[in-house]
Amino acid sequence: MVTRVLVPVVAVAAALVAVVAVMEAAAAATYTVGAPDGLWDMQTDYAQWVKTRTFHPGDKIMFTYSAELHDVVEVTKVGYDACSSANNISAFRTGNDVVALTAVGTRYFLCGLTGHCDSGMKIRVDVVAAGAAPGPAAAGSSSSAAAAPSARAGSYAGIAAALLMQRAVIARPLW
Ligand SMILES: [Cu+2]
Repeated sequence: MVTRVLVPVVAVAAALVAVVAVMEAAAAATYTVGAPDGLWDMQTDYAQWVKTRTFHPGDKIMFTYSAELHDVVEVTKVGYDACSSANNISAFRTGNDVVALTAVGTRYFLCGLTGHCDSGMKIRVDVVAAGAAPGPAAAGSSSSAAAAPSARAGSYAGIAAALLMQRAVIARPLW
């Protein structure tokens, strides 16, 4: 009797968690660098552009540009600060380059053409944990990033418990 009731409840709770997980995956975004006011070019202020956005693992950034005029080089912080692509991590030059932001951390990109990085064609992207507050403060605070997922896990448990109680009430007359 107990198992007959428990199986559907567990199944429903598992399905609910799966649905929430899918919804969160769907929230992953692709950002076209510089858009909508610019693109990957010599005019856009990328420090300003990143300031109004928050990047999470699973998001992607897309560099859109003319392959004859620019390229994209992922570099270390040292390369970024010096505008040097000498020890690059990777390089792209299709004009439509999608870069996956797979993990929490900071990524650095610049245009490798002579003089372009020095003219401001460089971007620093801070990837922060989902649920962390946006902005530079979040990057420095590991405690707020760690607290958010557990709070969310708690709300899942609350929903599941509420569902369980509801099912128990509905199930009783069926016995
Ligand atoms: Cu360039």
